[in-house]
Amino acid sequence: MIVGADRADGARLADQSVRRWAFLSVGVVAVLVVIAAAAGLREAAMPQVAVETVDPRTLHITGEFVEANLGSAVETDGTVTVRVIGQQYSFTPQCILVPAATPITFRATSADVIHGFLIGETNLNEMLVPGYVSVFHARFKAPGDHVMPCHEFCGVGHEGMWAKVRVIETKQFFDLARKRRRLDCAE
Ligand SMILES: [Cu+2]
Repeated sequence: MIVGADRADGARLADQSVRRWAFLSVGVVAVLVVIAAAAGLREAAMPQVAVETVDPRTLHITGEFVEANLGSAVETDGTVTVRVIGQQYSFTPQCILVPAATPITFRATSADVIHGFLIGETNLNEMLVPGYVSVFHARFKAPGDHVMPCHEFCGVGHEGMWAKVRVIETKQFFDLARKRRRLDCAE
């Protein structure tokens, strides 16, 4: 049997409990708001360090992506840099030539819309965004051919947008590189 005093006690306890949960839920929301605000401010104060831009309208006329500069080149430190352009609906060079067991830096961009850069049987998967230089590093273990399809839908000719990466023996590559400043499979 519940008497009057017990009932009042129960109501008070229930009231306390509701208040406690209300404070707790408001507190959780407040903490999340503080975290989001701090993360936003930090992002605004510390922009990404390595964003490289390039003007897609003048790619072919000036700068590192002029046609004579595309393909693979040996750097003074013995690594290889590959410069590539994606455009509707092909890659230049159409067949990229690289040595096995050598650190390779890809520098790529798009001349028009967003394209995908994916090298089959590897974990290389990037986007080529007009206005930006995509930089990524690779090292191929063994000689062989890899397909390189565009994997971002870029227009009606997208499905025909393919290139190839040909990995050759290290010595064979560096022998060729002594003869030519820029290499692709056509050598
Ligand atoms: Cu494409």
